[in-house]
Amino acid sequence: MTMLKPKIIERLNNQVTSETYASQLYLQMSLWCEDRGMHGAAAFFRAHVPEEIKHRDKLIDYLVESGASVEIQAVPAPSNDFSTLVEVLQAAYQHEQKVTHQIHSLAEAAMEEKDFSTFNMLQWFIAEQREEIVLFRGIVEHIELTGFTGENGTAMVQMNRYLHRLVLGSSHPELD
Ligand code: OFO
Repeated sequence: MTMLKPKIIERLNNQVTSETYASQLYLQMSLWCEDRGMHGAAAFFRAHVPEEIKHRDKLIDYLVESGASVEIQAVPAPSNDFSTLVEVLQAAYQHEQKVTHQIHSLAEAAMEEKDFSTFNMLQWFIAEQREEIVLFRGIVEHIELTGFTGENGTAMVQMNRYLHRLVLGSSHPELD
């Protein structure tokens, strides 16, 4: 018997699908980059896939621990229709903004239902989304700062290095 309200269970189940979609999206973005020889960018996106799986599993574990059912839903195919690396990176940033909105809306629903346990669990996601936004906004700002257009050449090589340094955990990838 679960203490969670059906509405909250449904929203959390939907978020499981959303996090799975994010893992598929970043895997597809990584493979898009591999196809074009952008190995630094590919490594960056590939490293982000387990992050999203972690988000998915955290929600699943919470539902299971709360005695609620998890119903795995169909996941839409991720978009692969990009012309440049700039478009891919901007799409990733937009996706993180969308997920942040979803998490905030979930927290709002939990608060409205006086579901303090779910609200408390979601604090981790709120902090995590803040980090995701800082990371992806930093990349988009770097594109703007450098005037990178996505064309092949020296700027592309530098962008690949920059993204690869992010995988290695550099907090100032533009300076290393
Ligand atoms: Fe990238 O944060 Fe989950 O979806």
